[in-house]
Amino acid sequence: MKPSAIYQFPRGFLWGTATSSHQVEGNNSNNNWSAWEQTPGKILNGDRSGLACDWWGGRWREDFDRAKESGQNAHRLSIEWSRIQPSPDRWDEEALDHYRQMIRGLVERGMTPLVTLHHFTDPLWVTEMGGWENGKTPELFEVYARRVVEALKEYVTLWITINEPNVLATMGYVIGDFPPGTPDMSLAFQVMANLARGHARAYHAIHEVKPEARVGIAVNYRGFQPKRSWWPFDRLVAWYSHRLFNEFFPQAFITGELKYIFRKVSLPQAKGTQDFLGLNYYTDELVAFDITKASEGFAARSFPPDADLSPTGFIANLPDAFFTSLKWARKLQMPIIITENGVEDQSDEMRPRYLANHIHQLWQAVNFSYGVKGYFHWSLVDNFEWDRGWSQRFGLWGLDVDTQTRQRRKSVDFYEAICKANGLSTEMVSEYAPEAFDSIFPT
Ligand code: IFM
Repeated sequence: MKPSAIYQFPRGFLWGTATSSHQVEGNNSNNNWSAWEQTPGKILNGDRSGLACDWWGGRWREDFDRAKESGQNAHRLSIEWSRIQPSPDRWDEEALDHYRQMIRGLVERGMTPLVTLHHFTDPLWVTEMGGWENGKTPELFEVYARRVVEALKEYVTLWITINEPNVLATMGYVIGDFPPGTPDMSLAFQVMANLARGHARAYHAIHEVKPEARVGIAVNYRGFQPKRSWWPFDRLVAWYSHRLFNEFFPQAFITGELKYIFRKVSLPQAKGTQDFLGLNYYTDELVAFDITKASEGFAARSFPPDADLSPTGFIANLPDAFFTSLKWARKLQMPIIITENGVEDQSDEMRPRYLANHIHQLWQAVNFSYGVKGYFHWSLVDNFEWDRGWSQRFGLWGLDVDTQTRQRRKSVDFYEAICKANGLSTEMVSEYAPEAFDSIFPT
């Protein structure tokens, strides 16, 4: 007979899902991503965000109901800068009010809002000024942030200034699959520095408006393992990939220094500008030195040959690596919130075991007093997945984009059980992810 046990989480633990404005709202037409979508060849299959999940049309209500009814006590969403400030000298009070209603909607449902001010998109007028390449953008961002926080401070204490600045810089300026699609390492560094400046300015502004606010960034952590551990060049690639991708921003906000590999720039205003770390973790990868990949930092990337891979091959289910990321985060000595974690899996065959494996590792970190305060699954409902369009489905609920109907996946029931019990039990794992049982509850 199987034992009966539960990995219990502390009272008050936040259980939610995460979304972002451009990915769920629909009808965003005034930002750099809507322009990018219209440029041939930029989005897989020529997909467009279109109506997305129609949140701007009001379907946030039914989706928040779904989240609430399925036991979630928190939700992370983002504000679309281009709606709030459609042009340099115009503020849209109606749009602000729309967000006020949405966030009030969460609070009325007894859910804690976590609000992101910048999730990859810039207003077109900011793009026309050079986006984050321009040294003036951090100041513009501060003005926008102040305005939003003034309007929403009654409801929101938890803020993320900038989502995944490391991904924004890498995808836009190293790989080139995100706008502006300009692989150029020195521009990447310039953008990273301006994003750090923007965060620091917004951090101070938020605290001026709401002193008790808790403010952080969400960093996308990816473990880099040398493919051939005996080969010094693979180790070197793994080391600098980690330093630049994972550590650059969190360290800058602790030390007040921007540390490129061979260069240090002082940014004293950024020191101490992180009240918590938002950790977005999906997967780990192997890196091998490859002379032909200069534009990608000389790194050939792959997954371990025997890895449990997601249907589109985007994510390897490596829960131990999630624990490693938590160990790394703990060393930063601040509270941690898992602001994203999930897998693209339209058929929902892998998601339950991915969820079980990752919640198990999360419990371990919580149990070791790593200071983890919450978990936000990416995502509530399928949404527009950037350069990969609608080909990747991260939602607990599926979405038919044309009819806007939602389809309840098995993972909703599983996550609901976790949220409602505030824990992960043997019964849940037996029912939803039996193939993961023995590794989670070894006998
Ligand atoms: O959908 C994205 C999100 O916008 C940022 N983090 C990773 C997710 C999945 O790719």
